[in-house]
Amino acid sequence: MTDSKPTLGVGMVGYAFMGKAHSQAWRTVNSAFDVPFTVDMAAIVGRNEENVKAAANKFGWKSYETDWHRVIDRDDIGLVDVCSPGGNHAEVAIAALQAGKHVLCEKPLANTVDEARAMVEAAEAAAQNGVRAMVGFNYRRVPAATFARQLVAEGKLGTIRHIRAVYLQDWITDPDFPLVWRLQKDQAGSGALGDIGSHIVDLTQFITGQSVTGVSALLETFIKERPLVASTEGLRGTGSEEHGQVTVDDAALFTARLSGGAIATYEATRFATGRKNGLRLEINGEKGSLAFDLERLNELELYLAEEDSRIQGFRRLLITENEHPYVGAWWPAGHIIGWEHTFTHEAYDLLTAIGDNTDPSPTFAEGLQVQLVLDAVERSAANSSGWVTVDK
Ligand code: SOE
Repeated sequence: MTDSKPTLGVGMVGYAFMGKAHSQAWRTVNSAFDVPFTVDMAAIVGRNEENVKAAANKFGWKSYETDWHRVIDRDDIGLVDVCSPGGNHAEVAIAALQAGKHVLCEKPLANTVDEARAMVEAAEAAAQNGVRAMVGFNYRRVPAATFARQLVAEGKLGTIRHIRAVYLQDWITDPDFPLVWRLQKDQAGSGALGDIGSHIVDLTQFITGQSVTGVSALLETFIKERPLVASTEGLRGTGSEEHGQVTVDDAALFTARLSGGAIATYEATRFATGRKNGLRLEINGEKGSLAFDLERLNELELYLAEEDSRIQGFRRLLITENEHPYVGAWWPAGHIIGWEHTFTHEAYDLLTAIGDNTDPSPTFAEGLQVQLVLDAVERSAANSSGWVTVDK
């Protein structure tokens, strides 16, 4: 069947865990959503030829490259999806934007504030020519999270007082777990702080419409040395005999003030034994509260203070109605969706923004703002938890 939509060739840099998740999104976005382009999964990039070739076949890419510069040079590629470790986000994204290619960049935007500022500059220059850039904070695209934002914006909770956010994982509790790239500062920027703390900073700011203005923080690295990597697959890995230094935090804890007067606590750790991917939030306002747990992502808990006290309590809303954000594209009411759908929603929002010639959210400027919060957390922790105002 012929399709009158223009084709948009995608080149994706990286083929590991996030590469797999993003591949799934590019494969499904056209069948689930009405987007202004037909996605062509043109090329996947990785340095190891044998592995990237296998990934191309497995994930449905038409070709593979072993040098990311090739996707910048290729005319059949109009969008570059950066799924590689943070250490080369800035270089790849800036080159792509300067070559007139739209960019989707995994979170956190960069490893440093300086890199993030350079990326914002490149994105703003490219936007003059209709070229768009977005950061991959995928949890905004959980239907329950988008719906929570709508409820807050409608005033259902009134003035927001408290935000409590945790992101709990346990995949590196074993001291023999190897020194993968996520545990190396030059590749990841920071540890639990940037990898998963950035998600809860972005998500709470997105839901409440407030931004973090200052923090007092603690960072800890429990295991300071680990075996060097022998092999990895997804988040798993095996170690060798040799050891190296862990150069990032294992856990981050901070209190914060937000622009609308709310106060918050944030905790991000990979040492919460038994917690696999526990992103949980509770937001308390003068008129009600919301609670969300990623491990039950089709649900949202809502408490409304104005309700009859005899039947009051947290209600468990099932966010699977056609009227809920994104959900109508998938299955009939009550037919739940999963973690991977958030990446399809991300692709949908980006393609829609490109088609409408508008900025997709989160923009690189929003990614920089999260980076500034991470930077403030690191400065506060280095200064015995002293209060640090987030830079502009
Ligand atoms: C590992 O901690 C990780 O894969 C993060 O990098 C992702 O952003 C998060 O969604 C799941 O956990």
